[in-house]
Amino acid sequence: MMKKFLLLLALATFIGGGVVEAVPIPLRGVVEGFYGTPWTFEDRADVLDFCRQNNLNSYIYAPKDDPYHRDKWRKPYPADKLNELRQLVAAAKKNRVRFIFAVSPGLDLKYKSDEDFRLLIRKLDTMYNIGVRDFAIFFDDLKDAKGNHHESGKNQAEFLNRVQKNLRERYKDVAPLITVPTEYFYEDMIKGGKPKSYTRDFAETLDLRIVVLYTGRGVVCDGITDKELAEVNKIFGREVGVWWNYPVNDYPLTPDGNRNVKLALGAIENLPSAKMTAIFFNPMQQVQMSKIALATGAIYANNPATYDAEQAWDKVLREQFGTLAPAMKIFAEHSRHMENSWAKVGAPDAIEFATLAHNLLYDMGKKSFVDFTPLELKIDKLELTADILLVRLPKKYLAECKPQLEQLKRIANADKVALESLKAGRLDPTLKILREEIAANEKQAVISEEAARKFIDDVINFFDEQDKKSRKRK
Ligand code: 14T
Repeated sequence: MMKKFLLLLALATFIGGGVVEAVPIPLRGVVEGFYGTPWTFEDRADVLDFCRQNNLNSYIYAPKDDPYHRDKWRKPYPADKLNELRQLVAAAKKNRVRFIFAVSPGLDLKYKSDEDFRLLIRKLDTMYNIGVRDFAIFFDDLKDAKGNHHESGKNQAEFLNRVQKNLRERYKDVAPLITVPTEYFYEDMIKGGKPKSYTRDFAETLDLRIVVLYTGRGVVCDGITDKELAEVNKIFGREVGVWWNYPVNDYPLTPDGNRNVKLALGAIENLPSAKMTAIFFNPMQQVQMSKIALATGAIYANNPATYDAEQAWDKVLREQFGTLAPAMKIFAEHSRHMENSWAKVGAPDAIEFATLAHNLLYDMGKKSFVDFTPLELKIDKLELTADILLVRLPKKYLAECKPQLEQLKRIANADKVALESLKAGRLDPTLKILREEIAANEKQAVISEEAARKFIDDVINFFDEQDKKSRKRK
């Protein structure tokens, strides 16, 4: 009773003497839309519970590597898979979460073929028969290496209209279709300040009731402003929804293209505060670790106008980790920024650590007295954090983050040696050995590239520079 009251109180915001009701985004939830090993049945059932607990009302089933969703979309689900889906649809219903079933037929769909249309409808009908009432058809990531995709916006939109019409005629209880176009981020829609022909034709042709999702300026970008959203709404002549690519971590962070092994443990941030029709967060394969960002996303989606990322992040960590929250916060702080040549999202990792380390090295060259204590305390705490979490985190969490915690411990350890070297005015040769060990483990785990991990390189470079200078003087 009390809890309910407090929840209502939290949802209502006091502005200028009047109580202003929270305005939740009507469609809000999770899109299982990542590449790589799809979630298991248990993961999904768990997420459907999580959605109810966090007042998220939708889950989109769109795992890129479910063959029956994309590669072999024409093939019907085998009995065992269909049975699992049936159970999930029932679980969603019980949780009052919309189970949105998506197909991604774009790799080889013949848009004008009656046979392909029939096969697609057959797939949706099967899902209708097990209780699904919400459907999506996605056309993202169809471009070949040259960046050409071969279907016109008009043909795609006509196909979607035909599907929507067919469903509406036969079923009275099916929700409006949801789609993602092939040009699904702003920078890909525009050329010379105007929508490209694909986007223009798609937008012009598409039934106004069909919901369009887009990802922001880029595929993975650091925010969407009210103004940017308004601009895209104008292009599509409707209220566009957002497919938000955080905490998803299925794309490589390093130029070598190695599998990404960094966890995105930060808060959702920098999303519009103006009225919006839909938002779906694309998570990580690591389902428990995804819940940090997803729960902050739920707070955002339930009241965008009052959302405070830092505050939400704190609250969520406390709720999910209890006594381990302070340790989890430090771990998460070092693992929230995701960046490569085309992607950038999440607050910078461990800003305080990075600033202390940067200032310390700056002072080393200039001042006669340098205070090592603040950074020393940070490093000690970091090592303690890794130790505590490695011992105390429940198994289901450790199964998703043990390599990262072990790497964090190695880094904290090396940071200590680096700091001692600075104090002594002489590079401890073990630091290079520790760095090699860390580098060797970067195939398993990446963390704090611009903060704790960087300090090791910076200190080694500092002594290398000093060496060079002193050799020059001789
Ligand atoms: F549908 C879209 F909105 C979308 O984001 N599609 C994919 C998505 O499945 C994936 O999880 C996400 C993050 O990697 O980005 C899209 O996939 C890409 C896009 C790229 F430009 C994967 C790699 C890329 F280089």
